[in-house]
Amino acid sequence: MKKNITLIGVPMDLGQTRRGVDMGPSAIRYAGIVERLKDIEYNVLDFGDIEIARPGTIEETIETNLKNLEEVASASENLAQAVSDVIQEERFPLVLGGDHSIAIGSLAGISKHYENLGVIWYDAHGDLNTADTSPSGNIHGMPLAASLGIGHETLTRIGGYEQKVKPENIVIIGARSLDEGEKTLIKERGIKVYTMHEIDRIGMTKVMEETIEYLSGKTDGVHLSLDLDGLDPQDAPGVGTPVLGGISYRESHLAMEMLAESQLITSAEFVEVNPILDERNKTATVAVALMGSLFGEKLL
Ligand code: Z70
Ligand code: MN
Ligand code: MN
Ligand code: MN
Repeated sequence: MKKNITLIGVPMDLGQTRRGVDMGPSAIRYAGIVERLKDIEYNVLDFGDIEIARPGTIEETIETNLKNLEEVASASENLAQAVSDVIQEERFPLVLGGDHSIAIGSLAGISKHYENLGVIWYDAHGDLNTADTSPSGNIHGMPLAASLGIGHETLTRIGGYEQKVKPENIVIIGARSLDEGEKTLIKERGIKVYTMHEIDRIGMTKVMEETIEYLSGKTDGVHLSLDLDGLDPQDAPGVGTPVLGGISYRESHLAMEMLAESQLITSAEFVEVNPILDERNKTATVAVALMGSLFGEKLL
């Protein structure tokens, strides 16, 4: 893993309907991410935050059921450019959310630097909805579909090109709340998914061994997109859509430690931290601890 990291904050809350997740980047900085990474000898630069337009400030020209489409698309283009510049400078982009709609921009910026980008989607949800299958119209339920080139053109064409990731290069970990349209897509496209059932059945060690084995042969870079709601709400209460029966803090640490050991990860984002719904910044603190492990912090 590269020794130079650039943090990019994305104070986005327009991909869903609960306010407060725009404060995620601040909460993660407050929980000490910069110091934590400097302590393990990284050179850390903080790019600051991507500008997010307030809802209704961009003229609506597109007829759609997707909420805040123009504003999300505009932020995604800006984020894609920023992330791409960071990779160009041979630094590791670490993106702090913000709701998960920001992954559309992250992946648009990252993917053009790789022939065969892998993606680990650590999440209670599949985020594989489209305008047609979405129960909510919330774009944070769509970023993985959009990155596959499936869904509204405004989202699939961010960065000026389609399909940022191939279905066979994706691993979803922690799923336990999938909509019918998402289940169909997973089966049709052959996306690898470790639901909570498999995690309980074979254990996180095996899940990560298999994930690393599955991706290492066929990818030239792997992006980790970690939604804090992948964790159990007891360990990460500050998220907009908590789902019972999630991955524990300890299992998540193990997963991050195994990824560190594998040296597979070339970019990462931590999303859906909502300090308003949190308990004394616990979820941001968990996020920072997991980032420590991902970047090679050792217990001994
Ligand atoms: C649902 C939808 C979602 C995150 C909730 C929920 C999606 N499948 N994603 N929380 N992070 O509205 O599409
Ligand atoms: Mn709008
Ligand atoms: Mn998500
Ligand atoms: Mn989620």
